[in-house]
Amino acid sequence: MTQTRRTALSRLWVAALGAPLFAAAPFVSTSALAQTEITVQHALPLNSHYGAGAAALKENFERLTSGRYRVTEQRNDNEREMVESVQIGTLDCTVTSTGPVGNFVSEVRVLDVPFLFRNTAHARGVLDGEIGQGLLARFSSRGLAGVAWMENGFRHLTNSRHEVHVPADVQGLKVRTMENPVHMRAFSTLGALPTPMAFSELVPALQQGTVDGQENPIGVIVANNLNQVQRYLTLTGHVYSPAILICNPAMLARMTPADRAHFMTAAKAAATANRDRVTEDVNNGVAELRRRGMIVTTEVDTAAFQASLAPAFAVYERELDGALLRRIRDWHAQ
Ligand code: EAX
Repeated sequence: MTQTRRTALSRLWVAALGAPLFAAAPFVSTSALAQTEITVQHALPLNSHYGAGAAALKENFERLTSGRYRVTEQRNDNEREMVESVQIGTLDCTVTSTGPVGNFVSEVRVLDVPFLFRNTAHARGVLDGEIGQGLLARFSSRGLAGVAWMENGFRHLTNSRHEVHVPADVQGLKVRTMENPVHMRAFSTLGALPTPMAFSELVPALQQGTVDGQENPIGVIVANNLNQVQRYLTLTGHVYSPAILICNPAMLARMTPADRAHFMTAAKAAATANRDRVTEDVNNGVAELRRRGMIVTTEVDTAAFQASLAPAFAVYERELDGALLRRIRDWHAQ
């Protein structure tokens, strides 16, 4: 039982036993009687696509449990550390990109393969269907609960050096990547110098010139004002970046079946709010980044990038689940 609950119950006893003496005792609202706090951390500002998801989780879960639960949203820009904290139980939940997740649940790495998803509808359909739900089921044997797929979005390249139109323009660029071997292989195959680091280190590295560029969805670039440290944006859309709500299994097990069902309902609402915000950011973010002074390249030779990545694709087929990659590529809405 949390401290909050003990304190509330002791106050109630005092108020009940000594009512005449404590006539002015503050009324203990029923919602404080047995309120349990759940903390959700993510790497972006509250006003972001992850923040939209966390706010929806909070609003829905607190309403559905009539205040028996309180959800607290916090920012922590080291995604690998958040997943580790959820795994050891020092953090209840995180909303994270799949960037570091493949280091915990290796099957998830297939989702990080460049140019795997045709578009957002393809990605959302795969993740919400049998393939995505099957991947979520893999988390439990690693001491994690994969609760719901959310969305970071298609990733695009920014840099401080020059415009990028074709693969040759990427050669020699020091590009920050997530701590994700699939992404690192892609950028080294293109002739860039991939430099993996946590999101927390990104802006200082760009400011100090430790790296020339980075890649992230429009919503992340806008929410973190990366236009202040990056001049050029190229809409490469080189990889779709899923996000995911991961929770500590013991935290979920402590819930009653009814409250666990409420949590799943709230998680679905969170995914919808998160995806709606990604769609809004994609529609408005490029114009906003131009307004902030970024030079945006929209004409990208995607076929040339895909051809240049052929050696990496051959490795992915060999080292990852090639059959699953083909199932994902061949997936179409029924
Ligand atoms: O999840 O580390 C990254 O580039 C991620 O895209 C960012 O933290 C949002």
